[in-house]
Amino acid sequence: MDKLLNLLQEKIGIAINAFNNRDKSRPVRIISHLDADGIASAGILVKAMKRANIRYVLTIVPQLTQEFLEKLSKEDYSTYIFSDLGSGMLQSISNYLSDKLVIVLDHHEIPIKTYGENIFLVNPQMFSNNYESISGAGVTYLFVKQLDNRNIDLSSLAIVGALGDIQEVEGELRGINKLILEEAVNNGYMKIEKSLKLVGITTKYLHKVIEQSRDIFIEGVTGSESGTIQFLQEIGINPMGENGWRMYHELTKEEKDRLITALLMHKPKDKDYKDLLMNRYIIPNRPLILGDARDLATALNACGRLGKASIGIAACLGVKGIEKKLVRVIREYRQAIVNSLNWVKENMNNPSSVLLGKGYMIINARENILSTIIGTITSIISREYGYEIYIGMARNSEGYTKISIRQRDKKHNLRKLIEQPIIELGGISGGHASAAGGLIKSDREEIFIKKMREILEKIVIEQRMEI
Ligand SMILES: [Mn+2]
Repeated sequence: MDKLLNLLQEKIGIAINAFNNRDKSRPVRIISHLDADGIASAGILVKAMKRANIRYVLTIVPQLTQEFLEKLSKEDYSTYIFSDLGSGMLQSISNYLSDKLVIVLDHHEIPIKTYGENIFLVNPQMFSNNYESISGAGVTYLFVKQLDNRNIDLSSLAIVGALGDIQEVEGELRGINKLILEEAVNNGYMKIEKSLKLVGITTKYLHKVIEQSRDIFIEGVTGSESGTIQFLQEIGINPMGENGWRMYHELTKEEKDRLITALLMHKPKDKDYKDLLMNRYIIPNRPLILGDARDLATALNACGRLGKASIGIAACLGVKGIEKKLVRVIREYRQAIVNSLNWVKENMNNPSSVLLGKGYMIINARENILSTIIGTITSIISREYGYEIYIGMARNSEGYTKISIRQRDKKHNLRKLIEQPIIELGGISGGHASAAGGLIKSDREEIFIKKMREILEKIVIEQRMEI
């Protein structure tokens, strides 16, 4: 048995005891995070509440703020569940929701040790700082399973959350994630398939993927369309189907196996078998996009960031006919990313939007980039240009500016770097050493940039002195 799992189950037992003794005259108030893990967590809770005939009211938020907690405190509910968030705001939750029953199902860092006795925290960080062992959806799943063993069918959503939070290590899930995966597989709620890990495998025709792949090299095949078609035919795979060119996912299991074997025979010596294959986590009896846990995680993320979390929740529950809407959201999300990147490029010579300093870039997008995707944009930009530190800023509709910070190399502790200036401006900050962020009032953008520049300029000088 897993020790961390035992410790979590103990905490869950106490939380469930309190939950079962709650004021049942009012609905349960659920608040979850807007990323894939948060939406998967919400999906798990929604399904479990429906199953238990418990009324609930759900809100998905980008982060917890003082204002939002104050609003919650004025609502007429008595039981609150926070999933995939809450640990960072325990102090404020203690202050605002002191007369409520509060359950926090989370895996983020816990900055304080003492908090209100009305708060039941379930978080692996109470016992271990191993990030890859379990996701927010995983913690939420353990909770609902202990509430009612029929909820074991929600194990697949715990895996969706883990994939959304990129918890695979060298292509495998570990720790409690692995135990949940085994539980899902053993009970028929998930299947693991080996899949080719080639660029474009889910979006391009099979023969094009093989022809253009840089991970394999086959004489006469790589770079040649006719050579690739011949190669596929020789191993007994028709690249054409009834509806035209086929995609990898349209192959039968036998065809996939044959293709993988043939490609592995031709793999370059410096490539590992792991470089060519990855695990696909399949949720059986679902249409394609809802049935591949990795794709579903990507789709949930897009839903959350575009303010369409309800489509994501429906997708988690496998609601019939939701695929089309989901595909549309993914397309819209991709377009938003492209438009945002273009905006940054177009404003490279406009210092009031893109400030280029010595070794750093500050993107002040204001309303031109969604605050929910500025983190993703800053990450992409940080891989494209040669600067050391990147800061992205974008406004939300409530008068706040979301700040994201990224770096080229793992040189600095970014969370510590932005903590001080953000707190000085009355904002909130979080994240970790390699990627961090925060939230400030939009009217403080200019002061923040000034403070940040002072800090960044100093870092550059210090580095020069090191040399
Ligand atoms: Mn999470």
